[in-house]
Amino acid sequence: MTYLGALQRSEPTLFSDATTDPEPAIGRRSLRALGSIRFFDYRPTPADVRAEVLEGLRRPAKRLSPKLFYDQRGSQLFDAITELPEYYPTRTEIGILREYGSEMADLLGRDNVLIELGSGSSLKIQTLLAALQPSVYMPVDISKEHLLESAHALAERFPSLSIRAACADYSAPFRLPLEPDWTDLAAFFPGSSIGNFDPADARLLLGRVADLLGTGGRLLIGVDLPKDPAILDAAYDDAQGVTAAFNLNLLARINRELDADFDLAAFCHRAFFNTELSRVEMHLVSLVEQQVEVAGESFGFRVGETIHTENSYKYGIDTFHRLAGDAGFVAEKVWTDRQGLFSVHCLRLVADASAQRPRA
Ligand code: AVI
Repeated sequence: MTYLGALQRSEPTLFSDATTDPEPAIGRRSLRALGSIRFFDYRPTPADVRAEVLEGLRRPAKRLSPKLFYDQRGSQLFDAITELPEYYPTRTEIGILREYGSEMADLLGRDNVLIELGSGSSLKIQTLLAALQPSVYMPVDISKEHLLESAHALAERFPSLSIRAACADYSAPFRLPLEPDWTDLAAFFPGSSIGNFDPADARLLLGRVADLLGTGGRLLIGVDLPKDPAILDAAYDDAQGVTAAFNLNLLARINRELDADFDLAAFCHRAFFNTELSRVEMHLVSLVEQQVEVAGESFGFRVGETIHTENSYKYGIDTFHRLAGDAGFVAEKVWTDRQGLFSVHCLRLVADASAQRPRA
């Protein structure tokens, strides 16, 4: 099936290779009691992790994909990052959602199927649920445990909410458990996660979201703005070392899942704002000359050599509108905080621009 085909919501076979567990146990409780959660596991597979890691480490400039951060521990560390005094994006975005939530709901529409990409702990959507009142809420996340825990917590807080949770990797072509007669879809993509994609990949992802929504569909998306580099450097290299632990956890995950022998004490975290490319870069720096075994392959590191683990692009409003425009979206409204740290955009997909959209 092509990815376009996979995204079409009229295909009843959509569910065929998803695992729907009617009673996944979380702790001692069962989801069935809540009656409003269905879970679909599209299994972002470990085989992909192995191939991706080896491919990234074989490169002359070593790199690892930021999506590898989000195992269970990494997801917990990311949640801790969002509460750090230096990490302004989460609280700033929530402030914007609180202040303008009803305006956003007026534009996005109520009583629709609301898909959240990268839902994580589903914290932000809680700010909007009362205003949006979706008929179905569909969180999509790569971390199964995190997704289940969050869906459960949300169902307890909003017992009448119908939840369809999908464990999937939205950074690649993905499928969702949509019913053929669901025509009124909206998407929510908060947290400036779009910034973790290089611009070309960001265009592709927005194109996939556009295919999913169809003409007239709306996307509410959070985008971090360029700002004083000192604020950015601190946000990605906090005093308590939580971001460093988050970055290094990637090596712990590879040790565990790919039978590797990274010595975490032989690497350190580095983050800085690259002004020219308008992005924060995160790296793991080798402190010594060393050889590391990963899945039976040996990789050499020089002193100071880095593994590039993440980019976090910061887009000015016009630059982002041009990027979204390439995927067929037009800007309906943008909200920012008073300090101009962060933006939330409501975008609408205009007449089918799929023919012009970039394809992978
Ligand atoms: C998930 N993403 C938007 C975060 C960011 O700000 O780019 C990930 C992160 N990396 C370090 N701190 C937070």
